[in-house]
Amino acid sequence: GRAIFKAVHHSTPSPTGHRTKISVVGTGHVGMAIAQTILTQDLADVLALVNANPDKLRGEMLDLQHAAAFLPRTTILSSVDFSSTVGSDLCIVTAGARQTLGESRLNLVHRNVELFQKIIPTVAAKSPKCILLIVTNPVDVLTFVAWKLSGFPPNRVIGSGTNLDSSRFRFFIAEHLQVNAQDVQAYIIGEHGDSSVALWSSVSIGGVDLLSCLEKEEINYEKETLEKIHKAVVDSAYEVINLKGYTSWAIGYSAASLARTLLRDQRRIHPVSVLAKGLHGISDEVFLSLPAHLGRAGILGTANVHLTEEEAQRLRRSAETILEVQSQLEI
Ligand code: 6V0
Repeated sequence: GRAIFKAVHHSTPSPTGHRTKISVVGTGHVGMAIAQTILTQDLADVLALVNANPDKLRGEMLDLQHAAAFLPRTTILSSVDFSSTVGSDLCIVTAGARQTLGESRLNLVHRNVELFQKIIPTVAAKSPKCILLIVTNPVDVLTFVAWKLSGFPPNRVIGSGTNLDSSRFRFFIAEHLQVNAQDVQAYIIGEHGDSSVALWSSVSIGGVDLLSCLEKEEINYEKETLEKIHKAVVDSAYEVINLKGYTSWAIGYSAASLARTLLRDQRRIHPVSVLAKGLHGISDEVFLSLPAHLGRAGILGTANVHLTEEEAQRLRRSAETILEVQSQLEI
C-alpha cells in the first residue's frame, strides 16, 4: 500500500536492542489472567500463547489483539505446536488439570506429569536460554519434574510456589490491622498447599516486628488466632474454587510480579519454589518455597531467613509431604 508517512531517512533502520518475549503455555483461566496482566503492565514486547485446543487459542489471541488501541504495543502470537515460542526469555507453564471441588493439589500429579513429559522438552528446546516459571499444580512437584525434563540449571527453573499464598497471608494481616498489604512483610514457605508454613517469627509491619510488639504491648494473643489466619490462607483456594470454580486474578498478578522482577532484573525477594537441597536441614532433591532473591539470571540466591525450631520442623515436614508424592513418579 501507499506509505502513510514520508520516510525521514531513505533506509529506516530496523529496531535494535533486545525484544522481551514471554510465552504462556496453557490458555485456560490462569494462563489468560497471567497474559492479560502481562499486557496491561507492559512487561513484554512479544507475547506467545500456546494451547492444545486451536479454536480456544485463536479466539483468545484475537480477543487480546482487539484491545490493541488501549494497550502498550505488544506483538501477540499463538501456536498449538510451540513454534511461536522460539527464543522466549520467560516461559510460564499453566497447562494442565486443575482441582475440582475439595480436591487437593497433590492429587493432580499423575495427569499433569504425563502432560509435562510431552510439553517441557519442547518448551526447553525452543527456548534453551529461557527462565521456566511453573504454575501448574501441584506446583512444587511439577517444578522438580520440569527441572529434570528440561535439563536446565536450577537457577532457571522456578515454581510460582507460595508467592500467592504469601500475598493472601499479607492480605489477611493487613485487613486485621487496617494497613496496606504492601507494608506487611510476611512469608508463607514450604509446599504451595496444605502443608505450607507461616513464618510468624519474621512478620513485620513497617519495620515493626509483630510478635515482639504484641508481647511488649502486653496484648494477649492466642496461638490459635495465628493458626486461624494461616488456616484461612490454606483454605483460600478451596473457598474461591467452591464459589467461582477456579482461581485466576490473584495468580495472574502473582505471576506477572515474578515476570517483572525476573525480566527487569529487579532483584526483589519473592517466596518461590526453588531446589531446597542443603537448606534448613533438607537433604533431598525437592523443590519448595523459600524467600528467594530474583533477577535476570533467575534465582540469584535464597534469603537467609531465620526460622524458629518449630518453623524449621514444619518446613521439613512439608518437604516430606512433597517427597512422598515425588517418590511415586517415574521420570
Ligand atoms: P483450565 O482453565 O482448565 O486451563 C488449563 C489449560 O491447559 C486448558 O486451556 C487446556 O487446553 C490447556 N492444556 C491442556 N493440555 C495442553 C497441552 N498439551 N498444551 C497446551 N495446553 C494444554 O485450568 P486453570 O487455568 O484454572 O488452571 C491451570 C493450572 O494452574 C492448574 O493445574 C491449577 O491447579 C494451577 N494453578 C496454580 C496456581 C499456583 O499458585 N501455582 C494458582 C491457581 C491455579
